[in-house]
Amino acid sequence: MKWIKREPILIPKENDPLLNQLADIRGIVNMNDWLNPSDKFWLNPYDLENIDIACERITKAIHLKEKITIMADVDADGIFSCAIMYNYINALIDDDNKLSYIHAQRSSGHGLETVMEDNTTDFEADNGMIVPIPQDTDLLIIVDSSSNSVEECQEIKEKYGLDIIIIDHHEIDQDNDHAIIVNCQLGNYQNPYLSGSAMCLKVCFVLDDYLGIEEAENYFDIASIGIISDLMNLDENENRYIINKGLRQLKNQGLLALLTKNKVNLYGGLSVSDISYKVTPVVNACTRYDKIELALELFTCNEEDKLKDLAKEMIKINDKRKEAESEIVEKAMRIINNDHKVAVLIDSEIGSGFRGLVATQIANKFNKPTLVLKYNPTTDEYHGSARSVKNIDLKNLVEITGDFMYAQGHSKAFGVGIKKENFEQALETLDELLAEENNSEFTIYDLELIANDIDEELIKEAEKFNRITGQNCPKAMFKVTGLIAEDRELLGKKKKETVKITCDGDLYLMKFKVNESYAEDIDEALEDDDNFLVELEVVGELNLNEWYNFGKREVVKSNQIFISDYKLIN
Ligand SMILES: [Mn+2]
Repeated sequence: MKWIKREPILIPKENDPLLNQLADIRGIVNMNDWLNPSDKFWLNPYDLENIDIACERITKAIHLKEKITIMADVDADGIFSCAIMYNYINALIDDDNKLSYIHAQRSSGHGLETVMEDNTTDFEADNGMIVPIPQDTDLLIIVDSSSNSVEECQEIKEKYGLDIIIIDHHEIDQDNDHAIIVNCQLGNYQNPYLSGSAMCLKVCFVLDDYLGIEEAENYFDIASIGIISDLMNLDENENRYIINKGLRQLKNQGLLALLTKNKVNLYGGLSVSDISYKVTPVVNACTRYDKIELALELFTCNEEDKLKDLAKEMIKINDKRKEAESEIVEKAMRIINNDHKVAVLIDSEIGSGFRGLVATQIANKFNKPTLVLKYNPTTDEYHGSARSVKNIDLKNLVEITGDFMYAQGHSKAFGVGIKKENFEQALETLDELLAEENNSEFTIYDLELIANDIDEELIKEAEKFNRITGQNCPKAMFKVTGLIAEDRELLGKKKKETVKITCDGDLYLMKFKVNESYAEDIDEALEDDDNFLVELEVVGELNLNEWYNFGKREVVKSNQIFISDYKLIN
């Protein structure tokens, strides 16, 4: 693996504190603003087109006691968006019959079309999977989807005689005259990277003005976990402001129940990683199993006992998801076609909610781009998920072949469809295209450190920087030299999937989710009597491991590096 030093925006001064050096390298003008963004980054919600018209309509509905229905989208951000609007309005009305939310399930797809009666299959109807629009709805608020569902809006508006408001953040390709659309892609709003949930927060702030109350403040937490779950840009100041505020003031009882049940330490302050490891996957697991109603209930319910049960059930579903995923991957490794530069798995039994997950795992195992497809004998077509590795823009290459019917999504994670008769040709073209790609593996680091300089204080500085990192704003990475290895061991109860290398000065190198043979050469070097010292260099992320030892009644801390790669120096 190639180690590449990040091209610094400004050359850092060697003796500056770590955070100042990182600021120079990343081009962060004011590190304090970056770490603790203030409300100066909160953009005026009235700059969002139509937000006043939408809020006027919602206010009218509340005052006239009209029936309001909120439609959730079938992913995490869609659930959070729905929870914000539902909880906000629910606190204002006393008649339970005047407010409800509806949803489809992930296997039915996204958008308004999924809840329309004609599109509901017998299976969905029989199992109560789709909650359709109540007949007496006066106002339908659709969140996190449907900006482009023009015909469906028209049809529903006419059929039910209702008004439609869409609060969304997806790109718009056509005018929709049948709904009031509040979308950060419209007009001149300066932050096009808001999530659906953050759009709902914006709407609540304007509603506060119309209603003369101050309740929107309470929904920063749910807005921020939507930004994180939907992988919106975290280098956007307004997003950082919402996340910082949201993660510091947890209000939603369902979120608290889920974090507690999932053993997240709430006292140290939450980071983006806490959400993306402990909340997002649990919510996504529910949607993958077509159990979106559990997540919707968790985030809109206030009964403590019920919340505990819901959180428990959701975590169980996520455990089931993990198990199913590793079973599918295990089976996949046996039947996969590995003859090409793209690994191909055709397995029609893998559900649509799993193909992307499985493709990611296979891609990582083989370290090559991967397609996981389902065969449809009626149309003689393959459809499924594509995942890339390294720096390969697989979507672009797939489009260049001209053989695929579509490639939709991100450059390294997207959906594809192709006629069976074109598939072999497409694989051969991809072989040629990938042969030209410079696809060597690499890892990027920001700064070089010497092992002796790493102490608790320095790690805490790095952790401050890492608290709000993710999309477009990676964690601080370091090349560390002068490490002296003392021991190598395998951790993990059943599967020995974690390698821990103890170094001189109580520094621990950790590598997760690898097989038992990872870094075996370090073991050999340690056992070789001719070696006086086993010296290492690594690239990785600094981590302070803190836990409470109940037996000894004390907090135990250890200095760790989560390594992406290592080199033995002889
Ligand atoms: Mn979204």
